[in-house]
Formats: sequence, C-alpha cells, structure tokens
Amino acid sequence: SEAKALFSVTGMTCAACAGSVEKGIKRLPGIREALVDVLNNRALVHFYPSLVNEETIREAIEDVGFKATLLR
Ligand code: 9UX
Repeated sequence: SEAKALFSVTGMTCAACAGSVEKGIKRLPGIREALVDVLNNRALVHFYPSLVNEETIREAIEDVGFKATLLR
C-alpha cells in the first residue's frame, strides 16, 4: 500500500531548486509522487513503504543540498 510523508525543506529560493529536490526524490525506488512547494518550503511524497522509508527520502533531499525535516 501507499504512504505519504510531509517534509519541511529549507533553502529553496527558486523554482529550479524545487525541481532539483523533486528529481532527487524521484531517483529513489518506491516513489509514487513528489510534490515540492518552494513558496511554502514543503515536500509531500507518496511512496511504497515496502521499498523506501521516510529517513531515506529525507537523506535524498539533503544529498541535493537542502535541509529537510520530517513533519508527518
Ligand atoms: Mo535557483 Mo536553487 O537559481 O539552489 S536553483 S536558487
């Protein structure tokens, strides 16, 4: 089944930042959808928990160069 995780992502200052974050998340296995909102510093990710988890997604965001915190 599918799960959703909402992250706070800080440091995104333009639309291309959001594109980089989205690409970084979508590189992972088990990602169904990644919605990155640069104006509100949020990333909402729909994923399959059998394939990937919140911490791996959080680290993928940080690997792109932005600070990420799991909100829920
Ligand atoms: Mo936009 Mo983001 O020029 O690191 S891509 S600020």
